[in-house]
Amino acid sequence: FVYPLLATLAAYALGSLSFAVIVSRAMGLNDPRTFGSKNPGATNVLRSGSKAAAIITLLLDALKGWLPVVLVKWVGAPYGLQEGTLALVGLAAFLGHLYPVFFRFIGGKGVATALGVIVGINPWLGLAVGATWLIVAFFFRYSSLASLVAAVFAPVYYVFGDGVAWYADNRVVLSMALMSGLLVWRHAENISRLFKGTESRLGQKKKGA
Ligand code: NKO
Repeated sequence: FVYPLLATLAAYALGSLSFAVIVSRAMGLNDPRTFGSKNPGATNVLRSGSKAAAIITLLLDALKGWLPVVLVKWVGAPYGLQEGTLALVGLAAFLGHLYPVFFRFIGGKGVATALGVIVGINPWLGLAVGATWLIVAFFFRYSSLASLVAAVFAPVYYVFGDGVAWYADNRVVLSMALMSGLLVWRHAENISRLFKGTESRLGQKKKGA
């Protein structure tokens, strides 16, 4: 009982590291919470003009989702940590990103962190979800739309891929469905902009953004 709780708290704290803010500060860029979509995420860091900063943000935000999951997988067994803890720490890291304890609970939308969690659960699943994001982003040029489509497909892929396998776990399905639902909900403003046709496209330079 104690180890899963500690692992969950540690994952939440790690998830709370808002790398969009940390990386931007370290690289002398404007705070992503002050321009563009005001979202502390890789996409909005890209709007500062620095591709490198956006990529580093994406990698670190994904890493903080991936790490707790693989730690539970690789070194958790002797401490009695299993599938249920894995589902829990993934969700905790994701929630840390959405509601960071170190940043007055004002966080991001969870896309990169959810991807990290999913890669930790199953790299092939991560590949499928990542490819889905890339395909939608390539054809439609909206980061948010790509994230939304990938989020909807992630639990579906899991259920029809891993879900039918012997190691399928309902708690992992639940955790993924919750992440997917929260991710969509955090994109409410993006969704209304997409319908209005005012959502900013990838690679489009906007003045002042
Ligand atoms: O600033 O509101 P914005 O336009 O920035 O940003 C919208 C955007 C926010 O997300 C990000 C992170 C970008 C990451 C890009 C690669 C992600 C690969 C696909 C992962 C999808 C995982 C969904 C799983 C849900 C369970 O959306």
